[in-house]
Parts: sequence; C-alpha cells; structure tokens
Amino acid sequence: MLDFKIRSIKAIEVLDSRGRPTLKTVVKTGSGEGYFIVPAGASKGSNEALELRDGGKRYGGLGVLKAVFNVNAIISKMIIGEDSREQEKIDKIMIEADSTENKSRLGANSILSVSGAVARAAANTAGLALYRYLGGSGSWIMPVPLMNVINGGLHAGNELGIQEFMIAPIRFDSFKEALTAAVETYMTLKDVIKGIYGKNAVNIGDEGGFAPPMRNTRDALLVLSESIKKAGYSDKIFILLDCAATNFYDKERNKYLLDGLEMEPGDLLEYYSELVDEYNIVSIEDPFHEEDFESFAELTKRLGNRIQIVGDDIFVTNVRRIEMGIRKRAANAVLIKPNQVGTITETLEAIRIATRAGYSVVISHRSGETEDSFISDLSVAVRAGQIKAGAPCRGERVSKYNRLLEIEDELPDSRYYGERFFRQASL
Ligand code: 2PG
Ligand code: MG
Repeated sequence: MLDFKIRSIKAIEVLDSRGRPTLKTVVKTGSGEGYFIVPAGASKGSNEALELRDGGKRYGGLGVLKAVFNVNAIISKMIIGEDSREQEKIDKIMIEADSTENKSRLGANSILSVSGAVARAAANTAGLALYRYLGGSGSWIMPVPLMNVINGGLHAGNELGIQEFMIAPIRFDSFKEALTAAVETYMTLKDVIKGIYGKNAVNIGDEGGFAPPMRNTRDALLVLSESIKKAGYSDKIFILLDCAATNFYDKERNKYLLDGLEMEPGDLLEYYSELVDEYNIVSIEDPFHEEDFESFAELTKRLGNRIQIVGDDIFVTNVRRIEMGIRKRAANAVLIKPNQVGTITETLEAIRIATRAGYSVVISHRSGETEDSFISDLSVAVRAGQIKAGAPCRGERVSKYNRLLEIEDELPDSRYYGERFFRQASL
C-alpha cells in the first residue's frame, strides 16, 4: 500500500547561483519524498510576496535561518500527518497560518519550499514524474525556451538599460532541435561579440547571457540579429525583450531614462514600436513600470496583434493583479514565477485565470536560481508553451533545459509548441 501521509518536513540553508543563502526543504511521506529549493529575484516587483531574510551581519543580512526555523518548528507541526496529495488543503493551512497579504509572517520562501516539496513528494510516492502528477493525462506540449543571451539592467555590470535580450527558437519540430539551434546561435553570438568588443566582453551575467560593454538597446539588437543570421536561423529564431522598465523609470518626473534619452511614456511607446519595425521582435515583457497599467494597455492596443506583451513585475503571479490586467487589457501574456506568490496552488490558479482570458503563459525562473528544475516539469504540466530559463550556460540554467530534454525523451508523442503560441504575432 502506498502511503501518501506526510511523515517529516526538514529545511536547511543552502546557496543559490549568486552565492546567496536560500532554503532547501525535503518532505517525506510514508512511501516517498520530494524536495524544493527556492529561487530569488534581483529585479523584484514591489508587490511580490515577501522573501524572509535574517538581517544582521551574517551573509550580509541575507541568511534564511529564520525561514528555516519557520519550516522546521512551525509549518511542519501543521502539515505533518496530512495527505501529500491534498495540495490545496496544505497550501491553505499555510496561507491561513501566515494570515498576511504578502506572506510576511512566515515568509513566502518558507511556505513555497514546503508547497513545492509536497507536490514532489506526492508525485514520487505515486511513482509519477512531476509533470505527469501535476499535468494529468491528455496530449503533451513541449515549451519554447526563451533564452536570455544578452544581459543588462540589474543582471549585469554594463550600461544596457533593458534587462534581457532573449532568443526564441520557434520554427522547429521538437524541443531538442530548437535547443540545438539556440545553442548554435549562442555560440555564434559569442564570436560576434568577441570580434567587435574584444575577449573581455564575453563574460557572462547572472542568467548566463553575455554582458558586453554595450550602451544602447540598438547595439544589442544589432549584434543579436547578426548572430541569428550568421548561425543560419533568420526565419526560425526570433528576438524577445524583458525591459524590466521599473528599473529605468524616474518616478519623480514620470520619465523613462533609457539609451541616453528621457522619455515620457508615450515616447517610450513610439520607441518600442520603432524597434519592433526594425528588428524581428516577437515579445516585450514589462515595457513600462509596474503600476502603469494604462501604458501597458496602450502598447497592447497598438502592438498586441503583432507581438506578445508580457506582464511580470506588474502582475507578480497574483490573481488579483492579473484580473485587473485582464479588465484593463494591459497585456496578452503573463509571466509565472511561483516564488512571487508563494504556493503551488496560487501559481496554478494564476495560470488558470490567465489562460481562461486568452493570455499566453510563460513559466519563468529567477535571476538567482539553483539546480532545482521544478519549473521545467511545471511548464509541461500546464501546457504553457513557453519557458524562460536563461541562456544555455551555467548549471542552474541548463538544469532546466536538460530536464526538458529528458521529459521530451519520455514523451515521443509530445508536440513542440513552436510558432503556434505566438498566435498574435505576424512572424
Ligand atoms: C525577470 C526575472 C527573471 P529577476 O525579471 O523576468 O529573468 O528576473 O528574477 O531578477 O526578477
Ligand atoms: Mg521580468
């Protein structure tokens, strides 16, 4: 007899890809076990659930021993004895015990580590891969990887205002083929950057992309377009941006400071529109600051039938904010990060709400990651069609892609989402 009952919960402090402390929690049932390691953002939305840090001197204040204590001494007492398949019930117990709007009492990092580990433990106990346990039966879709190959903004020590320049290998028949072409493009990009900026320019940023000493958005777009062309994939690989615009927004003056320009929201919209005309851009994330639903809506009205407009910091995987965005027609896609909200149940709910409204769904990593590839399984389980997990470089990034290769290998009948997910885009 399989025993799904939770017998133990144990958290320890480990490190993420930036060398900062985070939590790894292991949940054991009578017949199996599962773990979860919590990632961490750098360019965080101010409405994200709270990441509990210790403060003080140790690890520069970034320790998570309080969060570890909350799991081991508080949460475990409430959850041990529950059936690990009761994800919603377990998440609700933690949400109610925390009882704050942003999970600031127990910490979203504590809560998520348990929530994710419970899902894995239940899957493991059932003898199912996580994607199958979360995703049930039916046909399977492999996601298009959105790979951040030039890093700027808060993720790199260069002058680029825009945080992420990504490539998406769209016109391919399988994840495996798409990944190969994207990696070839990444290799070509390295040569192109080295040729123009010298060998010091191919150091990498937080998400494994290059962080060359570029200043302007067009410098990056030009180099990227050239590399895609040189690699031979001009009609197959497309460009995406994550502007993370809150980080170059001057609130006092309601101006965006980008590329040496001071722009009103309307000017910035025109600027994006020019870039979309000039380059093969199929998606823009966070084009305006996190409270500017109006400018988001303007851009969606203007370009939403051609490109994907993704909300990240503006929605923070929060059902209420996504619903507001849907009402205001602020975007046509949502970025999903489990640690922005703090439980698997709320993450799945956010995906459901967005999907029902016809939004595309992008499952995403954080800039501070670990070897945990939970989001790879999640992307397949919910048939998201897109996963954003960084460049094909650095262990914590490739762990996501390697897991997807494994999953595709297990699912010979799965289809690659390819260009179908860019249904708004005129490719
Ligand atoms: C983003 C993410 C991930 P961070 O803005 O989309 O790329 O960055 O984790 O720093 O918020
Ligand atoms: Mg973002």
